[in-house]
Amino acid sequence: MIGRQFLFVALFMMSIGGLMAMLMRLDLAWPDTQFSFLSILPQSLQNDSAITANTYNAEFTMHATIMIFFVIMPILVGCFGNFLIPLMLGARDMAFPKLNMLSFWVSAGAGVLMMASFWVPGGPAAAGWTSYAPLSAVPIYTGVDWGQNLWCMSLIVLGVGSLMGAINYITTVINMRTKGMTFFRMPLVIWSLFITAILLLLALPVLTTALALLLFDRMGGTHFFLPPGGGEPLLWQHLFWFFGHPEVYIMILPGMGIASELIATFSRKPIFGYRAMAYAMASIAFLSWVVWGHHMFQSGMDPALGTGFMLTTMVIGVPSAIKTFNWLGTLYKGDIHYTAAMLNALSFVAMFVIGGLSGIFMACTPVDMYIHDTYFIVAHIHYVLFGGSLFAVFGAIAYWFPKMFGRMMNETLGKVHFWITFVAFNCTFFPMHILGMGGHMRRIYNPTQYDFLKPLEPINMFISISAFVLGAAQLLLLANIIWSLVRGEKASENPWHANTLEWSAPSPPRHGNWPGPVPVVYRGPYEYSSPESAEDYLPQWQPAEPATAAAD
Ligand SMILES: [Cu+2]
Repeated sequence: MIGRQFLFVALFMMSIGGLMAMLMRLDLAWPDTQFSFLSILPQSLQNDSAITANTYNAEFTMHATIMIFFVIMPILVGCFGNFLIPLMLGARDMAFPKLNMLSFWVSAGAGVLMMASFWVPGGPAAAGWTSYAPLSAVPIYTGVDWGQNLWCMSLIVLGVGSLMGAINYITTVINMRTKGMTFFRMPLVIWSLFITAILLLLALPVLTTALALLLFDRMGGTHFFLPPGGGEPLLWQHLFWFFGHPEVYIMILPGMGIASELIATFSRKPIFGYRAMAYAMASIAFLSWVVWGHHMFQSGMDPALGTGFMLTTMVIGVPSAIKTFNWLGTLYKGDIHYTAAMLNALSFVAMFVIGGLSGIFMACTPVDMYIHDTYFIVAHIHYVLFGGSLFAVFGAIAYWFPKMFGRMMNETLGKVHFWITFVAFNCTFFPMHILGMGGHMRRIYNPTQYDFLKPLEPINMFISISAFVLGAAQLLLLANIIWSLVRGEKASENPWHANTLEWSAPSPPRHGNWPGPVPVVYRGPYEYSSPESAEDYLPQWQPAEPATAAAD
């Protein structure tokens, strides 16, 4: 199963990306200390066992690149997209199974290229995950030569892999739905993956093109982004963020879909405002194309244009609020089951709200001028991508693990993992808002160089210790996955008493998904606590007749 392959590769990459984060926090809490154990790292990541400015630049660049492109996207889209789309739509496989396999191997190749950059002379890319030109375009500016080239090549290759995936998802959703599965009977997670695939299809080619131009500047002597040759550095920012903002929604929309499934199942209630939820995701996706300038308020743009971008950005708050209130409406008076999966889904909603609210601060041009390029931004992005996307991933793993591997995960260990992660996450990222308000720049390897930042050093130390706890807690997740794979209790077909089609297939599903004929769909996906059913759920594949006959 391609979904499982994506999951394991992404979990491996998560440990590498996490290691980068731990190294950064080590440096920020104790900037002047030398740690002899760092000598086990590749040469590119150490310099006489102390973290230097160059090494630090490489660390935050690779941390963000790996987490975004090789962890969150492969898990949410690669793993759960591949696993859930055919199962939840009643298809035996994706529309193009071979293209699907190719997409995985091409993406894995991109990962190999990215990892290889740790061992080339000059070390890996160090111009930030946004790789702003001209910093990224001229090797001597960062001291990185092949590292940055490989970074560009890897992401170009990954772009091709994702494109193949996106085409496959879109085609499967349009063409492969089983009898009775109309668009408005699709589970919301499928809606979210469908919309995400459309965003991927349209956004990634922009990045791929920009990367090719950057590579030409670096290796071919062109000057697309270089002012001395008549180039324009701002062109990079426009291209990058025209891709970059939809990219943010590529990483959060599937999380919203996952949260919707989990919250409905574990509240035993229909999703409040199902159609509004689907339309809200579509409008978030549409609006994501007209807000990219909010990353560039400081680039000297016309204030009128800035105000335009400020307004379009604020409008995104409307569909996001619709979704939030609908989740709350679903929970209201529900029979809530606090499973490990549900705890993670609830935390997704709460953390997404905090990240969303700090986003509104940044959307305001005057406020953004103050907090631009500070730790406030770092706090915001981690509330959205860790508090949002990753908690959704943890919830999704807990919820679909039984279907994927045929065994239940350990609930106690899952809850312990959740609570430690939840507390350590907030201790790590909430104080970053305070650092940012205090003027602490992001991407600085030794804050003690500035007198005005010295009083903030205790906060940095607190954050680092919390971050180590947060990192260590992820070992519990890994342990739970490995333990459950071997020793977990055997899962029945429908352990959560859920309504969607994947729960009518064997756990784990064999090739072709259903041993008999594909199920036919009779109703929407969220008919929990239905008066038509003696039990508190009414699966999509159950015909109405027998139940009503029994009631008569
Ligand atoms: Cu944005």
